[in-house]
Amino acid sequence: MAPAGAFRHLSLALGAAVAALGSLLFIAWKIYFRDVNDSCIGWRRRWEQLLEAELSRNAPKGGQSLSCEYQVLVLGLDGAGKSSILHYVCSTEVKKCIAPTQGFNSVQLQDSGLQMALLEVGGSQNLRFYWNQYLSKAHILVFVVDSADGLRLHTARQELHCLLAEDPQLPLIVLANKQDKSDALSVAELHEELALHTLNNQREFFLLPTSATYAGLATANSVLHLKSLLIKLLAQI
Ligand SMILES: Nc1nc2c(ncn2[C@@H]2O[C@H](COP(=O)(O)OP(=O)(O)O)[C@@H](O)[C@H]2O)c(=O)[nH]1
Ligand SMILES: [Mg+2]
Repeated sequence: MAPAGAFRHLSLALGAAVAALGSLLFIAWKIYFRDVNDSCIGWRRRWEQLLEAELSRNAPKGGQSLSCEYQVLVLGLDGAGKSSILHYVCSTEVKKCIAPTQGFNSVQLQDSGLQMALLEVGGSQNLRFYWNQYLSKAHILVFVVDSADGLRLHTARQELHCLLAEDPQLPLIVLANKQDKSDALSVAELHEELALHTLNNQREFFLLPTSATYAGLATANSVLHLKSLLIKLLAQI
């Protein structure tokens, strides 16, 4: 039989080892979560800096007028077709592949004596947080919906109504995009699904069917309708 003193030493040594291991685990845990938090904060700061740079680029300097008279804010969930629409608004070049927007996309359009900047802010969840910061500068809000993305219609509706609550008068154009798809909801169905009947009558509101593929005439028609509507609305301001 081992003497009682040996057991006491053994249990003391075990206790010390457990305490040391516990401290090490605690320190490792703190370091790990500090790094995770720091990288989140760092990531958010980078976005904020990017947004600020974009905002200040668009802001009037020293009382001068903007190079672009009007600003059209183009929002909608990621993948809805915002960049595709902006591409075909400005170009007739056929593009089979449009890269996902990293943050922003801005195009300028001059038509019928009007100059406008169309600013797309990315629609992924982390960027939606910034959307309403752009509302105050916008003259028109264009909200693009993927008519064939039934699973995310509810999210699109929520995001749209959050934006509308911020500014009850901003003219609104909802684009029921991807109408070329066989499973696309019709304009009437989208009107219902997006609860557009609940909009107040203080704001001008339009719902247009669009298609922004390289496939054809539907895209050209969509773009023509959108352009002429933008011009009509901006000319009234
Ligand atoms: N079938 C079809 N695909 C579209 C249409 N508009 C956009 N797309 C496709 O949808 C994907 C996302 O488009 P994109 O313009 O990047 O969406 P964004 O994230 O809202 O800017 C791309 O693969 C586009 O080619 C459309 O009207 N019809
Ligand atoms: Mg895009």
